[in-house]
Amino acid sequence: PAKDPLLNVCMDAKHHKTTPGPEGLLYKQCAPWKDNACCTANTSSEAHKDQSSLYNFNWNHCGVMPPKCKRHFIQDMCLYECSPNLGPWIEQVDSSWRRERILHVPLCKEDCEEWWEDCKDAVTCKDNWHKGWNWATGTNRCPWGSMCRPFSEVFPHPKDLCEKIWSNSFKYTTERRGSGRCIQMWFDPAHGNPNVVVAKYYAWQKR
Ligand code: FOL
Repeated sequence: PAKDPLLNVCMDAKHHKTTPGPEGLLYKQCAPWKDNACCTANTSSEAHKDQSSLYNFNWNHCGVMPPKCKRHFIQDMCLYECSPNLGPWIEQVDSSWRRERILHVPLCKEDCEEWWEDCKDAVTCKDNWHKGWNWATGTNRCPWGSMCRPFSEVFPHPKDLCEKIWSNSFKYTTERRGSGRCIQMWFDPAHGNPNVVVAKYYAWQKR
């Protein structure tokens, strides 16, 4: 049978490998993807750094981001860079830094709600972290006129956080972890990668 072009693929973006494969050693929070990944070991370790070379992106643009919040951003970065199961949501884009992006990935309710809960007291000045920063110093700083406010004001509901922060990379859903109907940022690799069956389900649905 022919290989399904929506399954087991890597997007054509800034740091992704051309095709997924085993990596052996992926760093800390990215380790769940080590058996089949779109990221290299170097990308996985950079994903954990405050001033990572991946995008020169600074989580601490409104003061230090609390560790309990930062771990969700690291996990999001691991999913984004490493997952070979996002094929059904890959779209072509006209962008300076990538040829493809993900759009409307159905994120499990718990992943979104725990992300929001752990970040509600963190502080930011923007709801869309992809665009509109001041990069004059080489890293992102708040643009003129955008004030630092708690996440709970910038993102009143979990849906606002998960959908807006990366320009609709994610879609908020009421689907639960383990349902086979939503993508998990967090999973225990001892039971395999739960996102494999989710990608199959949506790839099949799309035809
Ligand atoms: N996580 C998820 N889930 N989806 C993503 O798309 C994603 N993307 C990043 C990290 N995690 C993600 C990459 N983040 C810029 C800002 C953030 C960023 C990548 C690049 C940046 O250079 N922004 C410029 C505009 C660049 C352009 O669009 O030409 C800016 O105006 O701030």
